[in-house]
Amino acid sequence: MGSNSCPACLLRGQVQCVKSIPSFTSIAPPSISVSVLITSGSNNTNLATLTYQTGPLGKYYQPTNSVLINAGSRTADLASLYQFTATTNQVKETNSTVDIGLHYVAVNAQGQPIDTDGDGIPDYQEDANGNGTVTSGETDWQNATDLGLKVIITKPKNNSLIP
Ligand SMILES: [Ca+2]
Ligand SMILES: [Ca+2]
Ligand SMILES: [Ca+2]
Repeated sequence: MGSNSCPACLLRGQVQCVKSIPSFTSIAPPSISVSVLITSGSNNTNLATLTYQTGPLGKYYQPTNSVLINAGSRTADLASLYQFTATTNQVKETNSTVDIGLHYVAVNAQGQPIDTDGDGIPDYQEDANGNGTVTSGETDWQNATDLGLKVIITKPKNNSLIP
């Protein structure tokens, strides 16, 4: 047997020579198709696409025609999002059905948080719990004369000596 005629073989457990490598049948990896459709729950939403828009405070605002607008399970005031928005038009959620997704503080044309009563304190700070109404510890975001509850000490007078 010449050196060119040695076939692929095993002799007594030892590899004598290998002239050719047996071909293996290639095995294709299993194809996996994942499709998750949420069919239960009246407020679950399946998205074919998700488009974001860049706005004054970030790049995850949603188009006003997004299927996630007004798609939540409760109203925005109950979600503490009365003073916030999910869209670049800066329309506050107020008492609408809450939008699903990231919310930003609603801002004015100058990109500043909206201050409806012009007292220098933004609405979202005056309405700290985000429900749209004046609740304990808050000032009225719609009334500049509401300074909130303050404790004023009248006696002893300022700088008086206390015996
Ligand atoms: Ca809404
Ligand atoms: Ca204010
Ligand atoms: Ca409030």
